[in-house]
Amino acid sequence: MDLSNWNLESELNVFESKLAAIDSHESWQALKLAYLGKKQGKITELLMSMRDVPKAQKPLIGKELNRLKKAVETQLGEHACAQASNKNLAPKIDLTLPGIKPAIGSLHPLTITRHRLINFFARLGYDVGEGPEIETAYYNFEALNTPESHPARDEADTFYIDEQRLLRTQTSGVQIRYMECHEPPFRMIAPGKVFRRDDDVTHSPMFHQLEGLVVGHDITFGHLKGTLQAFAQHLFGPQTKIRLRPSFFPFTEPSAELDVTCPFCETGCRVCKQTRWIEILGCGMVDPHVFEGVGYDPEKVSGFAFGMGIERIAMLSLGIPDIRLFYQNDRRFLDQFKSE
Ligand code: 2U9
Repeated sequence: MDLSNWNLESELNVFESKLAAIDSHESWQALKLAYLGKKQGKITELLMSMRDVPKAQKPLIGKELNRLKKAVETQLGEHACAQASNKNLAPKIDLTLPGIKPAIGSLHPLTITRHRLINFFARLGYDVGEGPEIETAYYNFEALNTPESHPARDEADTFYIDEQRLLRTQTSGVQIRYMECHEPPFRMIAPGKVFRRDDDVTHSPMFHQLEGLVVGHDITFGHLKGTLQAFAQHLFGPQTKIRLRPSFFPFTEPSAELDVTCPFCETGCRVCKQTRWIEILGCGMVDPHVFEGVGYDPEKVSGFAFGMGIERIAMLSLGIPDIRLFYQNDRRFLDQFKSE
């Protein structure tokens, strides 16, 4: 090729008009090959022709050729980018589609149940007490009229840390501490974790309890019964009836267990074992020995107490069949209690 009359501008014009005519990826590739192809590309051909250019003109023409090469490369690249953004990217963004919702958690069914229980008692004027999960034998047993010989203190039932310290088996130590620094009359509840050496479909080595204590100058069993009647109807509906069966606990005398009419059936079912009644908690009048231990005069004050497992209440009120479901953190289980 003769470069003596060669002109950069006209060469570039030819290239640009060819580039403007491109209508497919194939024609873009063909143009790229025609200009930048290593063997028969136009620019390679022009560079080869440099051999015949007189020495004096070589620097100028060499410079022009390099400018041409750069311009062709840049324009081919820009054209490819513009095509890519028109063809591939633009259709991928559909502004009319709804956004992607992030996964949002929800309250655990035990938390929902604990809140329901606390709200009920708070509305009746109960204070909420808390205390340590690692307890002394004194606060967990002795102060609750449970002597060393009592089977509840057995190592088979209790997680002992050493002779004097243990994981609390009931929240009752909270009430003892509360009485040590409060004067009657008062009403209070103690919700919290407790630990027992137990593990099956309805028992877990760690579970949650809510205990209540009301102390005043003329508190009777009638107050206890009325409170529990209102509580049962709040939990299971206004048609719910209650029944108190005599029982025994070292810290209450008399003691009773509270049954409610089965919330699941009219004639007997698997949950109530065909009896129509379901046990939900234990209760009683506080034993005078417990009052003496905290310095109250049992001739002057009386009180009632009750205790329930929060898991049991949650299983009955939400229809949950296995206690272990509470601790597995399975989203398929937890998502069923979303309140949207
Ligand atoms: C003080 C005095 C008395 C708390 C009580 C019960 C009866 C009871 C069980 C229910 C199911 C424990 O979780 S459970 O296994 N509790 O039956 N609890 S009276 O009585 C007290 C507590 C503190 C100072």
